[in-house]
Amino acid sequence: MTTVAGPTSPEHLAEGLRDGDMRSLARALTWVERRADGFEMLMGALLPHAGQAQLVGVSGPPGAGKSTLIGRLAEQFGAVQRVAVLSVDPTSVVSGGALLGDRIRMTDVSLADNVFVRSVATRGTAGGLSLACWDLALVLDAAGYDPILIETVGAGQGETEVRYLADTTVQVEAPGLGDHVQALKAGMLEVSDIVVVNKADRPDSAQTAARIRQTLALGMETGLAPHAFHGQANDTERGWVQPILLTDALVGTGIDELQVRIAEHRDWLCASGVRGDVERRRAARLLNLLVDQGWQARRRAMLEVAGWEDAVEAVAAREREPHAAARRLLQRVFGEGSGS
Ligand SMILES: Nc1nc2c(ncn2[C@@H]2O[C@H](COP(=O)(O)OP(=O)(O)O)[C@@H](O)[C@H]2O)c(=O)[nH]1
Ligand SMILES: [Mg+2]
Repeated sequence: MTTVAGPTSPEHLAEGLRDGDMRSLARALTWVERRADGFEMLMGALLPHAGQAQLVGVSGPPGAGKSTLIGRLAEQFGAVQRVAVLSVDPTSVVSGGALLGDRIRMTDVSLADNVFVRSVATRGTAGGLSLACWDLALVLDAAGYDPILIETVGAGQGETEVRYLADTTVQVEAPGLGDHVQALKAGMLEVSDIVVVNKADRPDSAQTAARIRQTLALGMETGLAPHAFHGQANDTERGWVQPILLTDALVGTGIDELQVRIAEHRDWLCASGVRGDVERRRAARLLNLLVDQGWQARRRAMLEVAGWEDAVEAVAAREREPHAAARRLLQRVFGEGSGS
């Protein structure tokens, strides 16, 4: 564990954060991201102030225009409220995509005050989404940022993970990437609350949107109900019809509507009662991730004590049958009668 220097108490910091003090915010974010000593106390002090923000996950293949789109959205939201952006995009440097901060034209001073951008290190990831992301989102939430836009990349686990963290998920596709096929396969579209076909300036964008619409409609017909992510009943039955929007993030076309839909989704979550499901799902996921982390560490230590090295040697030398060897290890860890 590392420590964060200085005498500031968690309560003190929480107060500064609530007052909009940027130094307190920076400090709290660093403290939490590093999991430095006392960070749990800080999180505890922030907890009563969190829970207001709408967490919006923005996913999609590299190059679809997520960062550009989020820049636009942040400008738009930032004109009237404080908005934060968490960028979990390790490829933005590699792919030549501009860093998110550069996308937001912070020329307007009041806008710069209202928009907070932070990238999240992807090391120490659980399921592709940095665990720190969950904690940082809570800090920003407690600091009064709303919405919090979270950019994740690729069709990997990070995208699946952000769906547990977010209240609202936006899947961004673009014509000509070919990647939407992957997204369809992975079921990404089906579990998104809002689908965006960006690069509407491209001639084939309407076709891409039509294909997506078709696929989602087909899923409905065949009973592979889209959008069964939030709970028992699927969201369509509960009144959320997944919009498919066309945007041009370069010039800003369609951003108004996207903003409206994001707000509508929040209203729907509250009115339909689905919000409670989202909270429980999020809590269960986070607890699972955290318990798993501790579990993995202990598991290793317990297996060492139970004779892991010997077992590996014996199995490698074909002196011991592997299934029996595994069962013996489990019996030593958990006691006789287990490990069947
Ligand atoms: N033609 C066009 N290009 C776009 C649009 N939105 C973004 N781009 C470009 O697409 C590239 C990738 O954008 P970026 O936002 O970095 O994508 P990300 O990888 O999904 O975050 C950049 O060169 C952008 O300028 C759009 O609506 N139309
Ligand atoms: Mg990006």
